[in-house]
Amino acid sequence: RPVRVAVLGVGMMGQDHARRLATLTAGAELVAVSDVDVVRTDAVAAEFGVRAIHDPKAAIVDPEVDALVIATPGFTHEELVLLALEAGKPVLCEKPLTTTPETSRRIVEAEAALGRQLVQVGFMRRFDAGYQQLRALIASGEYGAPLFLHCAHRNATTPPNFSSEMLMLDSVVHEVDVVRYLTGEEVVAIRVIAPRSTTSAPDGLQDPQFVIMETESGVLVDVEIFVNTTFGYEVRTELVAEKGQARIGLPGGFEGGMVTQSGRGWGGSIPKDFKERFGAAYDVEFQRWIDAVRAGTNVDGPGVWDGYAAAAVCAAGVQSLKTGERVVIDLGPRP
Ligand code: ISE
Repeated sequence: RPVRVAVLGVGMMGQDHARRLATLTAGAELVAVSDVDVVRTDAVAAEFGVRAIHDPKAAIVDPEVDALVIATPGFTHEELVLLALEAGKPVLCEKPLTTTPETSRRIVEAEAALGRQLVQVGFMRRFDAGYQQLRALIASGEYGAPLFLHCAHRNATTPPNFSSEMLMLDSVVHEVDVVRYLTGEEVVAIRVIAPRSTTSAPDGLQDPQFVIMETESGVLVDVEIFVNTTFGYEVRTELVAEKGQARIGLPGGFEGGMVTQSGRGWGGSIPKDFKERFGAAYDVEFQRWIDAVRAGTNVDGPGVWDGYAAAAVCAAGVQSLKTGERVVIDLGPRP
């Protein structure tokens, strides 16, 4: 029988996931939605013809819910994920796992104590065809050792209340995971430089930022994070290795992209947001997660250690943003 899933948090991302589960993911049945916003919960529940459970904690222990998607704001994740672990239910938790290394560490330890994996973290870029190709290329050794990764991560605009720290915690957290995924190494140091801010950013927001990370073997990574470009969504990664280079995410090079030539010139389209740019990756992520839940393995992708490592690097990044110093990261022992 299908896996009965409740989606906790039905803002933009949660609604997208609810739709995915209700219409696309084979072997899944969307049975309930939950959100602190009662009106929104009822509206989304009515749209999909499922139960509205106003208290997310009640949804977690509900006997008619087998598995959970957590898409509430990051600061709520710790409590909800720990409750799901207590209830013994599989969880796909949107990134970030939590917003501090201490809280993510508690989840790592709670899952280790349980002795089985239940939590997958929603780093969807690992399911994007481009990143998978780049990882396979690095792993093949054909180009020799990686030396640099140059990354650009651009958004059109930011939601209200997006803070300078969130460029790190909410946006660069993806690059942290990508670096770990592509190189198979931990990030050991980070430095954040604050250049001139764009006049398109809300007052007081440090946007863009420039991030430099170092991995265990000394691969150097730079990230331009710029979240108020005003016009579109772009995520690019360029690998420079000893004997070759490769780029992913160029206009026309991603899912659905098209390059045109006509009397008006040469060009292509740029996705407007991450739902468009990574739509196919989310679809694959959800299908593989549901398949894993049905198989009883529960996780097929990044887990709690990946969530913790990313949280630790991002906390160091926030510290560096404040001090301007290079910050060294110590993850401590892995259970
Ligand atoms: C958002 O939360 C995401 O996860 C997007 O992928 C990222 O591009 C954006 O900057 C974040 O705010």
